[in-house]
Amino acid sequence: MNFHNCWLKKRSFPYPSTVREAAEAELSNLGVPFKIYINGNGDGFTISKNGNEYQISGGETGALYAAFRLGVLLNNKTDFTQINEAPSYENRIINHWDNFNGNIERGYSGKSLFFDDNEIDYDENRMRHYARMLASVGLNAVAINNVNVSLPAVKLITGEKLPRLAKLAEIFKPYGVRLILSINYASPVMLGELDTADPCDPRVADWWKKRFDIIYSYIPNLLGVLVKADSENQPGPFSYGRDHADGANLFAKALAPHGGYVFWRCFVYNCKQNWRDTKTDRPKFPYDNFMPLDGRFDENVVLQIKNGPYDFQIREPVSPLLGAMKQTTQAVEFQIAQEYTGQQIDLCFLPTLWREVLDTGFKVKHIAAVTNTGNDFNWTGNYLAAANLYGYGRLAWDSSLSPESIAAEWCGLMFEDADARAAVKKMLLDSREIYENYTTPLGMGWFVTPHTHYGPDPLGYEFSLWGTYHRADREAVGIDRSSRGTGYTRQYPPEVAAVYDNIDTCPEELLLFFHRVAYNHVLKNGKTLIQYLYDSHFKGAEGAERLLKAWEALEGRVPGEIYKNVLERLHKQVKNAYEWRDVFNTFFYRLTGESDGLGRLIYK
Ligand code: GCV
Repeated sequence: MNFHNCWLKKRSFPYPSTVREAAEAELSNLGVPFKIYINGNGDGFTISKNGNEYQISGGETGALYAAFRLGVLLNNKTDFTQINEAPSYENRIINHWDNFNGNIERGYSGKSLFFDDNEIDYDENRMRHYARMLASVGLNAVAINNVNVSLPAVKLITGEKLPRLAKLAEIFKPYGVRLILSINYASPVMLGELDTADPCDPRVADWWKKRFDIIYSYIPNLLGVLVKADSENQPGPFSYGRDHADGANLFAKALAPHGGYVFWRCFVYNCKQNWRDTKTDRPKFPYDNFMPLDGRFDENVVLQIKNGPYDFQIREPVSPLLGAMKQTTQAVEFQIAQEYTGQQIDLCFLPTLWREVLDTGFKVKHIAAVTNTGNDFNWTGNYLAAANLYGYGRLAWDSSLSPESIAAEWCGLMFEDADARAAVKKMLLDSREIYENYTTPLGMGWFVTPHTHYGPDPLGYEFSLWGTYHRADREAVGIDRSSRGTGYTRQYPPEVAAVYDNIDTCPEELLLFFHRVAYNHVLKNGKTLIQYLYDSHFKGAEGAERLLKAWEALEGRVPGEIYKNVLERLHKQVKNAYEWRDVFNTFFYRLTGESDGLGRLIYK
């Protein structure tokens, strides 16, 4: 199949057989004189310019990353004499939520790159390009299957499937990319080999030890496994009266002889909540479940924690668990796939959001994100959604980068025309705020259509089991999560909790996450809450129209295929923004009876 290569210029292979060969091939491809000095094994590198010659030093993977970096610097005509770089995170991971039948959970860019019809089925040539593309932004690990692992995907770790996985690992290897497998916690039971998955039963420990011996005999450089346990109906240690340290350490011990990690997800909450119960508060679960276990996890356990305490909403506070467990290794988990942020139809440049999360200053060793790639010819469905994958890779490499510099760099690689570069950069940088404005501003969250998570449905999740409520009534909206309310704020250090606790000091963009606020409450700009909500939705819809206009002005300045692809989606985005504006405003008008202060149309 022919495909477009996002930001990366295609090159023809002889496919490299080692990382060093890959680095040399990439450097030769740039058409400039170079020398490579390999020292050590690290991912960091130095590029020095000596006359016309570029001297690269670093470990083998470092040289590879240097080659790609130099490509960007040359493309963007950046002047430099020496550049030293080292990654911010040891493992820079993407997670595919690909099912064995070829569908992708929360996938918006076609079918799986790895599976079809309940078989491992990949296009080897495309996999080579994928490995190269990931390495070009410094990504070094890929979990290829969904964290929800059911039969027959449970069989992925059996001798029947491992040879094909081993081949994939070999394809990824020259680009420094390592495989991770998502596994079902209760595999020994699911595969019919044991009648228990109790982490404290020696038979279970023995089963996993032998299983990993087999897996590593096929894939010696497997980075490890990813486990979603006791979460959204997946099995876990709770079924056996054990806790998550018992569960994670079971895998850690079996992986340790092979140098593997267990990435253990902290997305653990009660998904059978009763909406009548206003005391139970879903965002409290990850911290409540894991914080007391600090100090009990083996060294090769990595707790993988979503960036917010809820679930990838357009705005949430940073998870209080991140950085709080001083004796536990952690990874932050982002979502590049735009499940709640426009599904790769609406433009929403996520590095803006991730920047804010990273700016809160927590320290973790690894970083992971749910990817937005599939087998669409351009990998991400919407061409502009590739900026999110690129941006994730760049932030995973250098967590200090600004959204502005990432957007500029990506536009520089994607477009020749200077006006197009500037215009798309602006579109990207404006897009998160626009999306937030016409969907759920002020940290309100959860107003989406159940299951699909695209488009508004005010009461869709309001009376559900999922713990996802805004609790709007005639007087007020939002949840009091202060220490006087559900007590969620107590999970932060006292000085942070104090800021969130007080409605006057709570950052306004998170107001409805932390507080239950009356519609006549006056905000910092002097407007009442209800007026702010109306304004935000009119403004957001206008913003979506502006994005469309900005793109229309680029006809003839960007390649026709890209123009058409994005145009189609921007038209849909405008429609979606109108729907959100009208449904949202009408819902609150009907509740409150408050008209818009500016007399704009709100349907009755
Ligand atoms: C893979 C959300 C999504 C689910 C996803 C889950 C998770 O709830 O809607 O599709 O499941 O997060 O992160 O495990």
